[in-house]
Amino acid sequence: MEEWYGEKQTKDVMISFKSSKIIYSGKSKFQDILLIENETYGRILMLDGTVQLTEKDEFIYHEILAHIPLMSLTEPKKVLIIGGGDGGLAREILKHSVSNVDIVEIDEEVVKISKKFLPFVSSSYSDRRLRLFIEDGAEFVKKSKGKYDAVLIDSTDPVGAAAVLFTEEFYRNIKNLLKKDGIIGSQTGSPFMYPGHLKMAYENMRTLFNTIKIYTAPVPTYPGAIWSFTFATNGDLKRKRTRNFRTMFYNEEYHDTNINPEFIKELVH
Ligand code: AG3
Repeated sequence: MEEWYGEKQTKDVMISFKSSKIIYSGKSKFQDILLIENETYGRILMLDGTVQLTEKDEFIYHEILAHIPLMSLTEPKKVLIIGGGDGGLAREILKHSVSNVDIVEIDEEVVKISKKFLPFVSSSYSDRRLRLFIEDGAEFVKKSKGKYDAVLIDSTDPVGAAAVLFTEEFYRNIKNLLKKDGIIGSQTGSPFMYPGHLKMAYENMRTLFNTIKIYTAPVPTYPGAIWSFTFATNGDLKRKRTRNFRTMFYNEEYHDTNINPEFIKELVH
């Protein structure tokens, strides 16, 4: 029998993948976790029925979220990730000569399952510079005394539990953890399907930081295909360096050009 699994992106739009194998299916304290194998996209991780990553296209999302902020800093040393338990964002950050990457992931099951079944992202866990905290990110940033060059938010969509990760209060707590020219960056959803998510994040960050920029990148398996990332700082977001590592999506021209489509400009004007 053919088995199809997918994400209901809106009430009447769905993306589905035929599974050649169900690798894991279960329920953690926080969410449903499903891992399938698909011939076209490779391994696919879904949480509560939403696509988090696929083996084939995860590099696009992870590279933009990591390299736009880190290449905007001369010498980033300490980076905090909120969410990102699969390890993919950490993998990209560790390509820089950072001294410390802290991951704060609420759901230990996501980490365990990624370590076991998604080595292409979770290989980063074997790096000595990485520390993992199993904690609620919104609580962590209230009490942490760390000083970071960048704090990057690799969250699920802002519905339910993750909604706090798009609030002004959360961004304010992060601002307190940033060094003077430190950068905050977040995935801010599909500008096409869920423009409200991007608008909410942008407006809440804008009140706290002098410089704010939206980048977009195509992620074929995410709703609306175009995905947004918002970065803010009291320093600047100009590229300071040239890569000495390999990427498959990010490059210097992409960083420097930063063209936003007109409908996004209108959304956040
Ligand atoms: N973080 C989730 C991006 C949001 C996807 N949303 C959706 N499919 N509705 C990605 C986790 C990868 N580290």
